[in-house]
Amino acid sequence: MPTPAPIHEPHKVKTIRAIAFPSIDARKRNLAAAEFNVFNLTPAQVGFDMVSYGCGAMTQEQLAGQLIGDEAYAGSRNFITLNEVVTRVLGHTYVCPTHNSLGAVKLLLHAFAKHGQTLPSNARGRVDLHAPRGIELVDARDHGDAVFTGNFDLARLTASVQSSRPPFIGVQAFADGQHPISLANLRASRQIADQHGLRLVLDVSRVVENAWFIQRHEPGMADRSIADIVKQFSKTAHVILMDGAQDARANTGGFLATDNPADHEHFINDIVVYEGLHTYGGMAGRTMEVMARGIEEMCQESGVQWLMQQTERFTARLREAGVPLERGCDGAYLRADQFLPQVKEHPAHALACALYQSSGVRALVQGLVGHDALLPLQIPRFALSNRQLDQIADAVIALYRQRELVPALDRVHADDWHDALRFRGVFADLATFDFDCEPWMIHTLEPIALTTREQRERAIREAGWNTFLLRSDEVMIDLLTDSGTTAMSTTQWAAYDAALPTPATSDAYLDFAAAVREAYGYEHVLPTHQGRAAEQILSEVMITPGQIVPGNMYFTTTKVHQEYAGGEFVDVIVDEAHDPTSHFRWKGNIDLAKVDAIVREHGAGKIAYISFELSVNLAGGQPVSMDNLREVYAYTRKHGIAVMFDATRAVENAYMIQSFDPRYANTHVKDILREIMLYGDGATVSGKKDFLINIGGLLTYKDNAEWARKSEAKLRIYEGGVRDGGLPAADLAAMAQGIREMTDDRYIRARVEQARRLADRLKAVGVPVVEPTGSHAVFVDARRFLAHLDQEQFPAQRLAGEIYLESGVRVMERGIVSAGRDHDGNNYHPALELVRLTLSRRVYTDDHLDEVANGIIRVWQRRERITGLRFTYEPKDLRFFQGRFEPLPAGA
Ligand code: P61
Repeated sequence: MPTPAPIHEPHKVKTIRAIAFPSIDARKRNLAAAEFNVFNLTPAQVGFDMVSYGCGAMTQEQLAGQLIGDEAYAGSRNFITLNEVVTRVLGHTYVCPTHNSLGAVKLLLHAFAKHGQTLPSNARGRVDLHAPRGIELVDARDHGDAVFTGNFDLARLTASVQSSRPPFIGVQAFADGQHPISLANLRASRQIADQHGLRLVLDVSRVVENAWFIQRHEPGMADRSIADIVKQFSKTAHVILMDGAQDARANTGGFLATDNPADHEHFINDIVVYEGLHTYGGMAGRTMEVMARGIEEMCQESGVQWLMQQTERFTARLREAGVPLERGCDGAYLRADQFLPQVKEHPAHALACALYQSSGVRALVQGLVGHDALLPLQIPRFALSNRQLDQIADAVIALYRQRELVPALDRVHADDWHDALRFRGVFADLATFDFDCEPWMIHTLEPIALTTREQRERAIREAGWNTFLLRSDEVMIDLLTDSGTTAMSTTQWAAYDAALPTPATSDAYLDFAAAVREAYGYEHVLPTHQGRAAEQILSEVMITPGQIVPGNMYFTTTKVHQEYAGGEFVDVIVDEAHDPTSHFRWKGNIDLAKVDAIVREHGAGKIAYISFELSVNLAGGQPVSMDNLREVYAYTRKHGIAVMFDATRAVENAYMIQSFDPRYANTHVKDILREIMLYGDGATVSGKKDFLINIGGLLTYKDNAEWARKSEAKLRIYEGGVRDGGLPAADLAAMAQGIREMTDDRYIRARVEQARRLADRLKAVGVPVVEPTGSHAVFVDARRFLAHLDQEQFPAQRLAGEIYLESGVRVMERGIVSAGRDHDGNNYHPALELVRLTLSRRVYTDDHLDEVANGIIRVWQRRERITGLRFTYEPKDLRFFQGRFEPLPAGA
């Protein structure tokens, strides 16, 4: 049986690159400036760039390899690595590196071919390279096979070989990106080559996709691994060549390889003339390293299955809508002539322009003019989510439905090559397609663990049924927290790497301070290493022992610091927040009557400040309304009480206001955030959330220099310098950039709506979740999920463990264990007994979350058989972090 199609990516997102999404006006301007040839558009002018060559996402290991290039002129160790990997994965001993596949073709032809010869091949694309050299390609493909359309017609191949004595037989794996060849046919071709004393030269740039077709469709191959097929396949040839920018997902690079030392000698003698030296071949050391790592990884079964699932899904969606296309190994190749029958000249260019105009998607016409009926829409390997791909397909379908409006282009410059054509055009009145998906492409990815149930049983036992104590390599999908788990952008990384270090005032600090002032409108900016450090300082500066700190629901670290500073936390959140079934929209609101009761009883002077959390975490990520913010601020102004925000998820709160307060529907999140912050006097922020970074925090005051001065004094003692808070300049720089990215309307929408879709899937089958769905997480109500358990049996803690056991998904208890014990040693009994499925920013796709939902639904179906837990070890403070448990026996 072939491996079933995977449900989600076998990796998560490590770093992203932002997509620009130019407006329709900008797109028209860009097209005109590009003379209606989309080749002239830059990626920054494009929404989705549907080209696969050199545009795939690397793994974090490949990215790391970039810095392991030893960049030696001779004898580079990266070359030795490359040689070893090629031999191991592709089975050839002698490797001759080249700067890309053109370099390989150059050496090959120089070594073996002469002007005027003909060359039988199963590919046509290479005509573009051979024709200018006076070598004629003969198409020897068997046009009869429905699946293996890249197969040779063996009789024709034999005849061609006998009549024209070619220099070698050329084969491409997945010829022209469209035609796979079977292993049997490849072997038969090898026999023909051997019989005639010829070399079989195989281009393995797309070997993985071809191997998948063999695994799926060639008789007797279903049980063979991709790695096994790839090796067999490539060993069948005398000489292989590869372009590193295809399956190996490097941005360039290539090589020739063979088992024949004499051939190898030819190549390395020529290489010094054309490419470089035989141990670097015109590549940077880093390129060899990245390519080698890519070759090592490319046969990984789950990755290949994911890749091909995407291609099939994308193609099927277009096909179902009637869009004329041909199969591509890396996408769908649109039949531009049938798509736009009214356009007689250069239909692929007209289609590319119309697609860009209507949606910002770019598809590229390449090569020699003449074969331009096809417009390839290639999927950059691993760089897009299925959600994005579905919408890209929908953009094409939307265009197809208005295809008769698409005008022909008027060519003003003719040329042999597509990239040099220039046109004049008119803009048809095309309806535009708007994307509602992740506004980024995946830049690098991190493989995720695939575990068995037995492994998970051992892991959860060893972790004492505490998901905090699991190792991340035991976790498949990690929804423990959204804290510090963000995928940073390439722009953030660029700032990180460029930051100049210093223990004094860094440029990065100044940039960070400017970003904070711009985002919040607050004057005094104190970096801290994370949120709780800011909370400690704020609490010590603002609380006189004996004072009360009213707040909208406790947060663990916040409350601990208020208490350590001698304060008493009093919960003043609206009652609805404690009712997981209430659909009240603004469950983060403060109940002013509760505040007023405290003021009346104790006097305003007894209140240290109002601790006002935005998008209240433990209530379920519930927002505060703008009206409530205003009312609370007006009240506190009157009584001389300060308002201190926990602005950790303020941006998410701002998005909720945009979504649910009709007065703000057309206001940018950035502007809503500025208004929110007007209604307070200072804020602590755990930067590990909104700021899109992995570490960092902030203490900021609107205008009170005295608080700032006192806080700085503490910063020096607890954290680091006043301008770094213990953070390196690099982290400050990444944080500054993150602050600029966090208010992007598309980003924050994609983030928050992802939580809603997950909750909807669970709700659809009756799994009880906190209503309404919050901004950063979905909270499952363990009290109703495990209704047969007493709260003292820690239902949420048990449920968290069961979800891990079932699916390898890690979630967090937020209930009685987190609430801790009171002064008398009794457990607090919080109204909310929840597990939190927290969504990291820019890390998981909807497909990952579908698997999360599937796992929880499976637990739901067997919920009656689940027992509670008891402590085997209980620490005094914040016991949920280190506490250990064991399951109660059935019937307990
Ligand atoms: C979280 F189980 N949150 O949600 P720091 N304020 C708010 C937070 O959400 C927050 C902090 C302050 C975490 C991490 C975490 O008991 C726990 O940067 C609203 O983590 O110091 C952190 O910011 C503290 C999880 C923290 C916990 C404490 O997953």
